[in-house]
Amino acid sequence: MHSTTRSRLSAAAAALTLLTGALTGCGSDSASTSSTSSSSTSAATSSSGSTAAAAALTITDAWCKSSDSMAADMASMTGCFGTLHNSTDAPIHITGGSSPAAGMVQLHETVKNAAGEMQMQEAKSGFTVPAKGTFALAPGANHVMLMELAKPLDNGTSVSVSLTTDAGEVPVDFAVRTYAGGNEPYSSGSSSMSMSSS
Ligand SMILES: [Cu+2]
Repeated sequence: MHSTTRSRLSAAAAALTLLTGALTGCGSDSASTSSTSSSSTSAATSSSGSTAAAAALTITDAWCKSSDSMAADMASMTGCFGTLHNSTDAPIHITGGSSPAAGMVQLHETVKNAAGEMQMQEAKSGFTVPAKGTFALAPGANHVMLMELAKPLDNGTSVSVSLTTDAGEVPVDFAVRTYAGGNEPYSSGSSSMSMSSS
């Protein structure tokens, strides 16, 4: 936004220069040609720069598990999945996220607990998408967890999430789907999980 303002200002300054030159009659054709081309070059540079930043991190096959396919005791949260793509030459670190649909967004990993059972828990160090690489979010593995859902997520709807990264905020739209898997219990890490037989 700032660079757009600046290029508008420089375009206005160039127009003013041209106008001044015409009024005083001392502007030559070659001088007006060069100032016009320099202002259009700076505008092109700033617009391609912002496009590259927005496309640094993208996601394909983005979806969340619908609330009605979560176990009843976990219906206030759900997992979201997809494949993250980093188009840049440097790793991108995802540290968290936010969503209007959830009171809290966490990055989760799925690990084997002391009892040998799989459980999900917060990935305290976040996710790192390698340079020019991908990072998979999948049921039973790493995923984005929406917690304290404002209302149930219904099959066929979509949910907006903003991922917080060291390359800026990355908006993502997840499609909500019915899905039977991904039922690992959640461990906050502060207490042991109750063993549910269901
Ligand atoms: Cu989770």
